[in-house]
Amino acid sequence: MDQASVRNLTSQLAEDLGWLEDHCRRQGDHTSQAGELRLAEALVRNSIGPFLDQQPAEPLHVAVVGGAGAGKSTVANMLSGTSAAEANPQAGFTRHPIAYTTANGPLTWSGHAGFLGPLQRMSEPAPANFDADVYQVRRVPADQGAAGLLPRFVVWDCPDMTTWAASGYVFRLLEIAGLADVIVYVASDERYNDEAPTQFLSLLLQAGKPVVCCLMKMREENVPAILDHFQKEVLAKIGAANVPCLAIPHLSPEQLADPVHLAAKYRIPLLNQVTVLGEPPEAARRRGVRWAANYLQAAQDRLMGSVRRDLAALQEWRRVVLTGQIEFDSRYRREYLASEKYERFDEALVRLIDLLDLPGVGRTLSNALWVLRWPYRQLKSLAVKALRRPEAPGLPERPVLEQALAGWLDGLRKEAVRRAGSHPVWAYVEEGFRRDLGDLGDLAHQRFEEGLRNFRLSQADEIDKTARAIYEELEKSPAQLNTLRGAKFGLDLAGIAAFVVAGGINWHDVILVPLAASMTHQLIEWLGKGYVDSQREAARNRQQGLETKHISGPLAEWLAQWPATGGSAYERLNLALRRIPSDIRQLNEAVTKALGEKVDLHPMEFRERIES
Ligand SMILES: Nc1nc2c(ncn2[C@@H]2O[C@H](COP(=O)(O)OP(=O)(O)O)[C@@H](O)[C@H]2O)c(=O)[nH]1
Ligand SMILES: [Mg+2]
Repeated sequence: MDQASVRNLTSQLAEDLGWLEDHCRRQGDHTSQAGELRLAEALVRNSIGPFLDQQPAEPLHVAVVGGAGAGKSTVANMLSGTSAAEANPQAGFTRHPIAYTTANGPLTWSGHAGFLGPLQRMSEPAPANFDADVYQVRRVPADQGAAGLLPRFVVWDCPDMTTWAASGYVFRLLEIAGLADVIVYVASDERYNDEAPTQFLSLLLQAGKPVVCCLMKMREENVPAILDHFQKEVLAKIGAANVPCLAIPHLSPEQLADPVHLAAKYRIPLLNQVTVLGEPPEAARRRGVRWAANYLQAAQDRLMGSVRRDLAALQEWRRVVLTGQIEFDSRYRREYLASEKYERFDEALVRLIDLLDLPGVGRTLSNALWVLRWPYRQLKSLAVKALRRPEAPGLPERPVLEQALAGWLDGLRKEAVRRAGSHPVWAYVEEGFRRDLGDLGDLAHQRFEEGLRNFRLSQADEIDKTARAIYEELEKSPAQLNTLRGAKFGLDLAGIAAFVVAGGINWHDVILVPLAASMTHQLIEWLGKGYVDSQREAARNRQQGLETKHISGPLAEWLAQWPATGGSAYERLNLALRRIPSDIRQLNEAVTKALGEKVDLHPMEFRERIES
């Protein structure tokens, strides 16, 4: 894959995940899923994307995260060797991410297209509590930052992770978490097992982020007990027992003011832990990218799970549409096809019977038999006339179809009104029926007319053909025809002969001979009628099939799809769902190719290996 396609791929994937995230947040009821989506986007655009685009590994990024008032800004200061981050007793003081880097270091890392997604870089310095989708870069003067992580790392002081509530700044934090090569998770002694920060920690670990935990503000003598408790009650429960953990007990105001010199005892081990995870930088970056890609692959079902309710609602709409289609088809059958006579078939029957009479010399004999059958014909036509019930005239086809359509659409409209409160898809359909322009019902009627035209075209000679086939087949094969004629004639003669033999030749024959000739003819007629009737039923089925193919089928498909077309949110949703799995797969392949070798060590395993 060339560079341009890789860029397209990462930006498309980040955009699709971003769309799902927004969709999720708009629904309001699954913000932790929105958070997961945001982390996935951030991994794509801030970690995998720049790596595939051959950004240098250095500087690495370390993000300081945790609950409100835990001591994040204090830790960020220790890491960068400054006191530039405003430590503040007010919870939620830091509202946007702030990067600390050296005064003269290059800022190329922030220039990558799409870097930090929606977060804009602030050009003017601002206080940490400035609440907007921004980030700022603070340059640490050369005389500060002594022996800190700068310039090999950029240190990010982040907003609080307190709840998943969609108050914008949690998402700003997630944006930085996606970027980070190392995470420092800060928790203070009194609140170290708060639910939301722990979930967040668990998510970061799943995404393969190397984490150092830093417990703050306890009394010196409580350090072992608190560390032990944190490892058992928090880390072990999220399957992270091997995450390194250190304690920074309560510092004096003097130590807080000058941690580089006065809190070195705690600061140095912290720097060491972070440094180990970032050594050497290329390898650290490669591991992070590998794990990010693996995580996307593993988490994709869950990432898309946030829209399961939407998909279920769309499925349910489809089901209701198809139920309506079944009713439409069966109404057409009941109210139109069942009473359709197909008079062409009756004509065909007459021709079929005629065909069976002998031609040429045989015709004379046939005529004689025909004459013999005269009394029978008279009787039969009298009987038929006497027995015939007046038949209800069938309705013409179009009104039947139109009424069935009206019933179908009416059912859908009612269902949409009834369910409008249960899911936005239904409200959307309900609204669709009320539009001034492009009303769903009008559009459906247009589709119907189109279907009806196609149906008529396809049907025109279908019936004719079937009816003609009844006798044409026979006409085309003289051998078969002659056999049948011979058989019929034979039957006639045999019947007459049998009567004659049974009774001898006497006056009775005047009655018996015509009777015999009539009976055989009636037999043939019945056989032929059975055949023609079965053809008639087959024609009915075929016509029903054509109706479904040209009218109700396409209409049902169009209706079922309707909520997900015309630039609606559901159309965008479908597009995202279609693209995400294949984009994640392609991204994984690109990562594997770029890494050139297998890097399958989890950062924590890697850490254990270098420590042993
Ligand atoms: N005395 C003392 N105060 C601390 C210590 N750690 C943090 N604080 C204070 O606790 C408050 C919150 O710390 P801060 O780093 O701003 O937490 P953040 O909200 O997570 O960034 C600030 O007023 C800090 O000065 C400590 O070890 N000792
Ligand atoms: Mg802070």
